[in-house]
Amino acid sequence: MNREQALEFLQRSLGTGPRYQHSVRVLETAIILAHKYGEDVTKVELAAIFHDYAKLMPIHELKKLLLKAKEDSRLVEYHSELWHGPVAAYLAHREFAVEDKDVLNAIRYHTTGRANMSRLEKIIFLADYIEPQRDFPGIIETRELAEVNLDEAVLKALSNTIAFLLTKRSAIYPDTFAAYNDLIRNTK
Ligand code: DGI
Ligand code: FE
Ligand code: FE
Ligand code: FE
Repeated sequence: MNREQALEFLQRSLGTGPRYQHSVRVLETAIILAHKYGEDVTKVELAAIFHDYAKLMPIHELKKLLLKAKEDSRLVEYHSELWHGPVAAYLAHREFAVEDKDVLNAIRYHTTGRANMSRLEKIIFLADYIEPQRDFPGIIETRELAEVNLDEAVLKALSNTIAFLLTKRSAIYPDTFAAYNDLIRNTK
């Protein structure tokens, strides 16, 4: 599947509205990061295009697919916002025959992160966070770090997200802490 075909499939799921436009910006941002940090551009493109493939599915549909995918059973106890990545990875594999494990993991973990993220996983996670239309507290510093140090930028995005979830009294999924702890220990 080439980039144009993948975008075509994405449009069938998301239409051409704001969520599709976000995905195109993530794609463009991720390609820039791929060149900067020496990642395979074809893999980056595929993961970026499909990362939010399931974002607009109704919650009952996401839940059904999550169970079908035999996903981590803890996920259903957390916010439904965390389901669209795992479901997108499942559909990318099952419906679109994406077989590359690294690509599927980048889609799978793009919201939460996890310990021992690959370079590809970090690039998708970060591109999703810093694409040009994002406006979070601390985004400028995260974008500056993305220019110079992939791990530091991912760490900053994770810290910002954890701080944001704390202010909302939200539950925080363990993989997000695992990603944070892993990078805190290994970036010095
Ligand atoms: O799908 P997008 O909107 O492009 O972005 P995303 O997939 O990164 O979703 C991020 C949202 O998920 C963000 O508003 C915070 C929320 N969220 C809820 N619980 C958690 C969480 N994010 C992380 N990292 N960990 C959580 O436990
Ligand atoms: Fe997402
Ligand atoms: Fe297979
Ligand atoms: Fe996204």
